Amino acid sequence: MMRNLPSPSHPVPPSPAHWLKRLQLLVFMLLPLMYYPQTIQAADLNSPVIQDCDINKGPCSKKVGTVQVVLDIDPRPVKAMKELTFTVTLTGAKEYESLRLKLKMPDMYMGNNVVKLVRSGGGRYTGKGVVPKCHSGKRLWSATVELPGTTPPETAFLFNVLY
Ligand SMILES: [Cu+2]
Repeated sequence: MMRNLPSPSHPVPPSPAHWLKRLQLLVFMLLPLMYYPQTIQAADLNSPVIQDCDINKGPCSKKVGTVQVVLDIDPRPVKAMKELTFTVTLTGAKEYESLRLKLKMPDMYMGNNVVKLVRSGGGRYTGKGVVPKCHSGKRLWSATVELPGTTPPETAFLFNVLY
């Protein structure tokens, strides 16, 4: 290191080896910072591709803050291109006139598929809708229930449909 000290009369530029060592040290220090967000991002990207709701086995349940949201789809097994009855039951929520349920694919725009769920008493909301057929053959869909005024203001159920 001493040989790289510049003298006032003849300033010696740092050697390439010196800068390489500096660079190596910098990369080594930044490595954990570079890998950490990528790990999180990868986890976020992977999570939506797995169903979290086996709708063919029975109703699915989610907690949104203090609100319990239960989704049921009839008839079973749940098939695309077939009229389905969607029932959402809320516990611990305020009364809504109606609710909006959006049918989406997690990684693909499949049009605007909104099912209007009308209040039928006892925290129950019901409506009819159709899951479109996906040309890619992918079967994973999400039913996102909008809950205005709650935090977060919606919750998504991920389930597989039959074609
Ligand atoms: Cu699709």
